Amino acid sequence: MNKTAVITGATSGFGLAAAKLFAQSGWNLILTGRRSDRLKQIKETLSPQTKVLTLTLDVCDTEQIKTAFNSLPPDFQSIHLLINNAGLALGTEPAQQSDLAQWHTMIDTNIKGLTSVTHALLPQLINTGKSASIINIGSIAGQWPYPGGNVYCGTKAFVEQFSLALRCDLAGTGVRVTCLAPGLSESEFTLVRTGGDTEAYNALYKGTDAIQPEDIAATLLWIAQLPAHLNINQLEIMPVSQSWSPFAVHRH
Ligand code: NDP
Ligand code: 8X3
Repeated sequence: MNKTAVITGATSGFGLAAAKLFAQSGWNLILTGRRSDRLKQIKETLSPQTKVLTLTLDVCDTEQIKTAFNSLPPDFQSIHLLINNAGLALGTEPAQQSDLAQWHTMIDTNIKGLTSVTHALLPQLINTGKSASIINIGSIAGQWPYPGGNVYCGTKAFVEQFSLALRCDLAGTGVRVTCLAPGLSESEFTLVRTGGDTEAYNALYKGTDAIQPEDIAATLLWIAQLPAHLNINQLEIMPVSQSWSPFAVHRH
């Protein structure tokens, strides 16, 4: 019998690439996102390959999440994998010039949304037990601060530590937990962050050979299909073109 994966944020970028690869690899899929037109199109494309359930969900809406995951159709109730991918960054300004509403949206999406979906699906994942997995999409921003990263960096640090602490609580259940932390990756992420600034998008990725969503999809599939006795705790992945800078030192 095919295993079922839940992928949040499957309408673009990593989530969409993962949906395509997992469908090819024989996984049934529960795909979520806010853009129902995209979900409809993705379901039409992938349904010939596998069973697909799409749920138009805003991860910030806790009640909507509880209702949707507590009333899954019988074919989709046995869940092997949750990929907590839905997330975003908004703004690149220093903290003192940032918009508080954007900060709250990042916290609501990347922290509250991720924890709400996890909480809703833990019973099904524990019921599956051995070989079930939760893969949380963190970021290098959770480990490495940078100017203008402020709340986005903070939300991804939460994802990393929450993932490790969740592993402690799930000890003995067989459910695995991974925090996958990508670096510079080409997706709609930068368009969302900059409010649709294509010049900023082109400038950021130009000449970088950035990570592609398909690279992350392949990594997710590898993690999910590892033998059931193995757990990848954290995995940081960067393009070869990306490395570290010296510390900034302000002189008066
Ligand atoms: P995209 O913008 O391409 O995809 C983001 C996905 O998240 C979309 O499917 C979007 O769907 C969904 N999403 C955003 N907000 C919500 C919400 N409130 N409710 C439901 N779904 C939501 O970006 P990426 O694929 O690059 O990003 C995926 C994850 O990877 C994010 O968590 C991001 O922080 C992380 N990441 C990205 C990196 C990068 O450089 N691109 C590097 C490291 C981590 P919809 O709009 O339809 O709701
Ligand atoms: C996205 C990577 O470095 O733009 O999480 O924050 S970065």
